[in-house]
Amino acid sequence: MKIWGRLDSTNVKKVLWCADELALDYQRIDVGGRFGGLNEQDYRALNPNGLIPCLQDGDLVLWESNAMVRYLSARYGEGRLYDADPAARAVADKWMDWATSTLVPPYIAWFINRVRKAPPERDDEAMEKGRQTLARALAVADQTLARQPYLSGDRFAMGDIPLGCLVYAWFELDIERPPMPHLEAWYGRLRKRSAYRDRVMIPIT
Ligand SMILES: N[C@@H](CCC(=O)N[C@@H](CS)C(=O)NCC(=O)O)C(=O)O
Repeated sequence: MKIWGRLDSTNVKKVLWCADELALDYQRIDVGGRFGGLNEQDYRALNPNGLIPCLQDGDLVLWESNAMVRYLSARYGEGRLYDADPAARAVADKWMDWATSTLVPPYIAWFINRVRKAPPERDDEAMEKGRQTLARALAVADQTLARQPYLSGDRFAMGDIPLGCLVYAWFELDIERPPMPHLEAWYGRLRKRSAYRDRVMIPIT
């Protein structure tokens, strides 16, 4: 198995964390960001979007990080990260899609300005609007986590992976955060997982 993507990409982290939860053997190849390579013909043949991550497992080549998390979980983690019951699985799917469609746009507006830009280059208004929108959206997860220990349900599963990657910067950077005790307790549970610490909790750059 091969996984392409630099370690500090949130979308790559999802796949590496998932693969490590399942103790899979894979080769990781640095591309994207300072490593470049995304416009190379060979890479575009694998992922015509020119984005990371990309995964190859036998004859299967996949792009889209959530699809990779679903694939790895279904193929190697049924009963652990992937629930055979369609209703239980739909709950995990819901949070994965929600993280991408609802959280990622404000997250990018906030994160890019807060982390990737030097203060004089920041769009402070977009950064603050992103932070506020993110806080409102995260409150939805906080409410759910008041009733269950994991987004996926009673146990940790694939539905926890995308949001788990996104909340790391939210909790670790010095920013204003409205209190969300249930989300914070869930984040504490994730931090007990060695694969989470190894793959997600790396210096924020
Ligand atoms: N929806 C895609 C988004 C992929 C994406 O936007 N990847 C970013 C990194 S997180 C990327 O390739 N950026 C260019 C780069 O790193 O050079 C997915 O989830 O895989």
